[in-house]
Amino acid sequence: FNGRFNLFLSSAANRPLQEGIREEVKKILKQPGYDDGSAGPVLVRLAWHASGNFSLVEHNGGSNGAGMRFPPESVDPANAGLHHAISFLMPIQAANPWLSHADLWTLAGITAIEAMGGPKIPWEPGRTDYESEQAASEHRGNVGDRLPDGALGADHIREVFGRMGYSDQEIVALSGAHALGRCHTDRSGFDGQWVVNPIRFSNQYYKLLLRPIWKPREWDGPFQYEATVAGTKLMMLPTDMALVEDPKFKVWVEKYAADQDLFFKDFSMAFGKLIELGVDRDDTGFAKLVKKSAQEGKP
Ligand code: CCH
Repeated sequence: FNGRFNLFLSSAANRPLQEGIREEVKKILKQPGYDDGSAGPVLVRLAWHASGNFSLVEHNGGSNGAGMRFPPESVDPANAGLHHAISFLMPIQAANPWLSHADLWTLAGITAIEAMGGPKIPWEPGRTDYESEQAASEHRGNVGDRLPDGALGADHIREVFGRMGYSDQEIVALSGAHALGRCHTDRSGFDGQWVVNPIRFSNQYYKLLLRPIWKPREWDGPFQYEATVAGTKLMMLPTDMALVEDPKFKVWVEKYAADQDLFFKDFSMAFGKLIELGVDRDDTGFAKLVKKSAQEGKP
C-alpha cells in the first residue's frame, strides 16, 4: 500500500482515510466573506469542470490527472475563478500529500453537495495526477474548448454532453446543480444567482424555470434572463432556458420540479458517472495516465 487511495483497499484501509478527508472538506466549506459564505458551489464547479472535458470518441479528458493545474486548462477562460476552489483545498492537500489532486477535487465536490443538503453520490478512489506540465501536455491530448457556452442553446448542450455519453434526461438532471452558486462578471461575464438560497441543494432550479417570470435583462453584459423572486434578483442563462424551450428537455424539467426525490436519485447517478469519465483503473486499483499515442487507437 503506497499511501494513495486504492479502489481494492477501499473497504478496509481506505474507509477511515476517506472519512477523514470528507470531514476536512466539511470544515473548509464555511468561508465568511466569500460569495454567499460557502466554498461549496465553487467546489462543485471544480469537480464538474475537471471531469467535463472528457470525450468518448478520443478517450481523453476527464478528472484523472487533474489537468487543470497546468495550461491550457488552467488558463482556459471557461475555468475562470476555479483557482478559488483549488486554494480552498490547498490546506487539505498540504496536510495529506499522499492524496491525488484528482481524487481530492472529485471527493470535495460530492462532499459539498451532500453537506449542502443534496444526495449521496457514489465515489471511488484511484485517480492519478500528472507529475508535471510536460507530462500533462504529453498525455492529455487536445481537450480545450469542450466545456459548454452559456450563451448558446439546446443543440450546443446536446453536442457537449453527447460527447461524454449523456442522454437528454441526464443532461437535465445534471443542470439542476445550478441551484448552487452564482455567476460572476469577472469570471464568465454573466451575473447573479439562479435560486433564492444558492447554498442549499434542491429542485428549486426546475420550479423556477417553469415559472413565466423570465425577462431579458437590460444591461451592458452578455444576454441573460432575470426575475425577482421573494425580493431576490435571480438569473437564468440562455442554456438554462433552453431546457424549457426544447420539448424533450422540458419533460424532464417538469418531472424534477414535481419530484425532488427523483431529481436527487437521477442527479446522483449522473454526477457519479461524470467523475468516473476516463478513470480507467487497472488491476492495482489505480487509473494510470496513458500516453496520447497509446490512446489514439482506443475506441
Ligand atoms: Fe454551470 N455555470 N454550466 N454547471 N455551474 C456556472 C456556474 C456554476 C454552465 C455555465 C455556467 C453545469 C452546466 C453548465 C455549476 C455547476 C454545473 C457559470 C458561472 C456559468 C456561466 C461561472 C461564474 O461566473 O462564476 C453551462 C453553459 C452549463 C451547461 O450547459 C453542470 C452540469 C454543473 C454540475 C453538475 C455550479 C455549482 C456553478 C456555481 C459556481 C460558483 O462559483 O458559485
